[in-house]
Amino acid sequence: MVLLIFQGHPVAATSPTGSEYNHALASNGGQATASDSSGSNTPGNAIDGSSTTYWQSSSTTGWLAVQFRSMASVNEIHGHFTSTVYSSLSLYLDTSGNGAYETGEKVWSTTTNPGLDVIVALQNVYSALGMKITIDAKVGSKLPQINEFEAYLRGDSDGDGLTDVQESSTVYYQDMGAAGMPQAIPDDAINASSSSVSLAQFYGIPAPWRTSRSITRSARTSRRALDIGTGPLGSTATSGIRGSVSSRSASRAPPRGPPTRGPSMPLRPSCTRTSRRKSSSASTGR
Ligand SMILES: [Ca+2]
Ligand SMILES: [Ca+2]
Ligand SMILES: [Ca+2]
Repeated sequence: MVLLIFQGHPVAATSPTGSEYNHALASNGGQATASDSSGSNTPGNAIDGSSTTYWQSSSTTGWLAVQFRSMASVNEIHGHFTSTVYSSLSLYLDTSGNGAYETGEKVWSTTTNPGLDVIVALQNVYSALGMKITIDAKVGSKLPQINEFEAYLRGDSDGDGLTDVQESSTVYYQDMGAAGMPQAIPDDAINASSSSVSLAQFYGIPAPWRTSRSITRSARTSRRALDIGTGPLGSTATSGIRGSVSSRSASRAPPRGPPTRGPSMPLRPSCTRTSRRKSSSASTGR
């Protein structure tokens, strides 16, 4: 009896501690390119976060690269191969940010890689715009396959370049002081130092008002009281003045008294008339 046991290899995407931010993920802005690809196994399959999809080269060697959304701080790179272990590998980081991987940007290389999950833990933190892995030696006629290619900064769960420990131990201060106070009020060069108020010119009482009013007995009484300087200056006296003006302005001439005058003409004080009467009576009595 022969018992065959098939053991699956760990192909699932992993992170250093399980919660780090993967700068290479397409959902985080990563863009993948490769030396070439086979059919539908395009470079994008290596950054979609799924272990069931993969990029496959169309030749026995090749390279796979991922450009990040922006310059990122990274110190750990993961390359997950599907079924064939490639011993000779190299890793580049685009530290210059020019989109190319120069010889001097090689940060890691090996000829003794033992497994499918290639975990490159760098000693230093690199600021890079992208990463590239090259399969430097073929394995028979196999075509390299990588299901996920990942970039992390260990301990940085939000991908801002600061580890969680650094963030929890860092205190930020915001200077809220307003400098340069007090500020001068802007001058518009227009000065307003005075103002004026005026009344409309008085041209007399309107004619319809004059013709529609007639003098009343009470008005006459009030008029007389005001003329001699003994009447009250209340509403009755005021109406008496108006009545008197109306009677003087009417077309019907009064039986006696001075000639008709306009409303703007001052009333002749009746005290003069009173004194005239007195002088007349005096002459009569004389
Ligand atoms: Ca995948
Ligand atoms: Ca570069
Ligand atoms: Ca962080």
